[in-house]
Amino acid sequence: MENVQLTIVDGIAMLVINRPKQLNALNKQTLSEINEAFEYMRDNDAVKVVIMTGAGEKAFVAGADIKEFADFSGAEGSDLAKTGHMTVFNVIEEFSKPVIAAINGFALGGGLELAMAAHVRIASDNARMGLPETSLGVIPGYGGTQRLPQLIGKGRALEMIFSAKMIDASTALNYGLVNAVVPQEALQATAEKMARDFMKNSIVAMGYAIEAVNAGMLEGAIGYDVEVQAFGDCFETADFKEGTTAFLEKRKPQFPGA
Ligand code: DAK
Repeated sequence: MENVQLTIVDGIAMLVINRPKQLNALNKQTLSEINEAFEYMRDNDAVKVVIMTGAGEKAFVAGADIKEFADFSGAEGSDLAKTGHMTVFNVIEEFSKPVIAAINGFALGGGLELAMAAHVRIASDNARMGLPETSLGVIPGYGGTQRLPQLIGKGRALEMIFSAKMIDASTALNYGLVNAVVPQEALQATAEKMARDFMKNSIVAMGYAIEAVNAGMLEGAIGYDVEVQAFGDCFETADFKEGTTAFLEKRKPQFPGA
């Protein structure tokens, strides 16, 4: 695997998203490698707990790779969102062993959605989180419209989505988006300690707990379908074309509002 590193030591699998020059943005290949890593870990008894993090000190994941989806049609957008849900984000959420996201910097758009698919989140004090999709003329398409309100409540979630602004780590802690905030140099050790604490308990029971907690959120399933359709529809808008083009041309967007 090129864009993902996986090491397994003493029951802890460390999965590192490794495209630091692009701030670990999720392109198709990276998503496919994340899927491959989880498929491998599922059947590997040496893996008890998974920690996901980003390479470098700047970013966990700065979103989906904007260069890749800027030209998509509505149908391509919906298809890819659905594939992403099924092969990565739902796979992580439904993974039968605990998954901890160690958020070591920017977690934006698809990057925050990846962290939210994990079961638990810890952030470094320099981390910044947000769903900037509406600034690109699109909506969160990898589960963000469902998981963010589940974690922090509808009002705060919609404020984050409408404003497209980032929040800092202490606000994320206050909102309940992350379970703990630690200095960046302590992040890995804190995540590993949490993993070791989890490993003291029954992995099988944790698997059932994950299943039960997820079942309680099932009414969101209809919301996901709506999200997939609406996300695809965004790709047909002039605002989306302008939002992505402006980012690639490094200028402020002038949204036509259509
Ligand atoms: N995609 C592609 N490249 C990215 C990127 C991204 N999301 N984020 C950063 N980069 C690249 C930059 O273009 C830059 O590349 P070069 O110009 O050096 O070649 C490099 O990473 C370093 O970034 P900056 O120079 O911008 O670094 P700064 O410290 O100045 O700024 C930043 C850091 C995180 C504030 C900034 O990079 C930024 O605003 N990044 C974009 C954040 C963002 O809007 N992310 C996307 C959110 S929307 C889909 C499903 C879901 C989605 C999409 C499609 N399908 C099913 C099709 C989800 C969409 C999103 O995630």
